[in-house]
Amino acid sequence: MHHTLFSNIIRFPDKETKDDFDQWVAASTLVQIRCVSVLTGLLYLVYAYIDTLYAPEDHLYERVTIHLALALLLFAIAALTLNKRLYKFLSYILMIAPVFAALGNIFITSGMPNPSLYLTELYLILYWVFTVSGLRLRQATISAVTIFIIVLISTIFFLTLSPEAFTLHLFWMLCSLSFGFLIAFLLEKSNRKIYLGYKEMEQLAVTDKLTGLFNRAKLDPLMKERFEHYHKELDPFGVAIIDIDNFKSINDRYGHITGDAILIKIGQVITEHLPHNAHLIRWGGEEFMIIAPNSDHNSLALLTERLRQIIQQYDDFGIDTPVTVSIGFTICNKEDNTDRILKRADDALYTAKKSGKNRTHSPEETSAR
Ligand code: GH3
Ligand code: MG
Ligand code: MG
Repeated sequence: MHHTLFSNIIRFPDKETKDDFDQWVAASTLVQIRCVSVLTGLLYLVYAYIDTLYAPEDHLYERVTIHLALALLLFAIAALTLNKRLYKFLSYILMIAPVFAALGNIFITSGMPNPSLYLTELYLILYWVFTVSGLRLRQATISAVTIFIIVLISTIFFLTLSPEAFTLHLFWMLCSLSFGFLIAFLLEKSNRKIYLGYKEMEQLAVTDKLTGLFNRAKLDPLMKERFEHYHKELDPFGVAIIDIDNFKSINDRYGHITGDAILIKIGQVITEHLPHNAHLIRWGGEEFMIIAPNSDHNSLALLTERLRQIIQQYDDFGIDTPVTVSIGFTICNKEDNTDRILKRADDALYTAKKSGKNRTHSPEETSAR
């Protein structure tokens, strides 16, 4: 078994889900990055002030300059978070900024008689990258490992530490790196878990338990999308309501279980014969609704009539009488809203029922004649 820490992390089923997750994380981390950058910038201002109190005269200028520059860089990062579209660019700067901070630290530390005093900042930087910065696990790891290597090399070449101070320095670096990585890893994992759970709930909320089709809760978002598209592109859509004929007597005769099985089958049969861009909703008990984009009266009349015939001819419902449906359908117009178009489709269904069932009807059909 090849279970590394990385393969142990929750995987996404497809690229679309992963991209959606990335966006979801980006949206929630922008505010975090803004707060963290402002706070860190302010703390570097405090550091610059401490420099003015204690730095030796000949190092004062460089120390204050480095810390003020870092504060400015962090404030610039905070400003970048105000534009969502800069997120990618922002995350690269966020990876590089702590590398600069570490280099600045080494530069200052190398000139000081008591270097160990200043090394704490490096451990904080490593920990900051993983747990505070808002960087994703991969980016944080790249940034922190780069810092670790740079610091390791420059410690050997530029800092004069006693063997004990050097060993402890390495030890604290390793601690920050490993703790930091572990926390960032767990955070990424729990983010993925929360996201996938939230997606599942979102899916469940719009899914009908029996048939697996969309339920009524999906109507509003679908209608909104359709009407927006219609108003923008003048590309009309149609709505059809399908109601099983005499379903009550089917239930009475064959039982509820058989009735349920018929509902599931009809859902499958309609789905199979639906254009790829159309949506099917289980509208009520034995009623289904089709929302058909890019339709006119003729195309929807053809589709509904075809569905009606297919269902009538379908012989695998497990009962010895054919199951039939009545369908009311209509095409959207300029004065429409969701209520109006549904009312028209429902009235058309009522007319289809009244004129004998097992047929389709549309108000447009009547007025055209
Ligand atoms: P009509 O041709 O006028 O539509 O008659 P109908 O009997 O189909 O219409 P009615 O609205 O009177 O009855 C609908 C029936 O659908 C009533 C109910 O028992 C049944 N039904 C609703 N939901 C379910 C379900 O989830 N499973 C089963 N088995 N039956 C259901
Ligand atoms: Mg009904
Ligand atoms: Mg019915």
